[in-house]
Amino acid sequence: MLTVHHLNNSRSFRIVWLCEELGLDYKLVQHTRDKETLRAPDSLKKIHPLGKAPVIEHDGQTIAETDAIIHYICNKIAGGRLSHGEIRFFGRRYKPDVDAGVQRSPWSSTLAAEGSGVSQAYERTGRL
Ligand SMILES: N[C@@H](CCC(=O)N[C@@H](CS)C(=O)NCC(=O)O)C(=O)O
Repeated sequence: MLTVHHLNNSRSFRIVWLCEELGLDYKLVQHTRDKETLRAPDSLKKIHPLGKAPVIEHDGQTIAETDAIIHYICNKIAGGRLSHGEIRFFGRRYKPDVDAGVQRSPWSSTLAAEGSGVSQAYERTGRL
């Protein structure tokens, strides 16, 4: 079972969105920012040493970093769906898991074209 650790008002929403878009069965663990400091709660620091989201757990592994997680989910769990594979940019070849900066935008465009997972992700995280 895939577990997604989500922090409210953070980039980890992208992972919830991705899971909804792919129609995956996953467990969502929600962490809530401290109301005054807006920092992550201790519950997230138990999963990630710096208390950063997103983090996923799968097959005994704990994986951090948005782009690595997107790459892992698309390729290791979803059989390559929504993965853009290798990217060619100004004549260079980029591996998405190596060059994080290049990965995000093509993936977002794919999602924009793909569909409705974003509203399901809002529903799942209670942000309607
Ligand atoms: N490079 C990481 C950055 C993760 C990160 O900074 N997450 C922020 C939310 S967008 C966070 O968890 N902040 C809580 C805190 O610093 O207390 C990634 O792309 O996943």
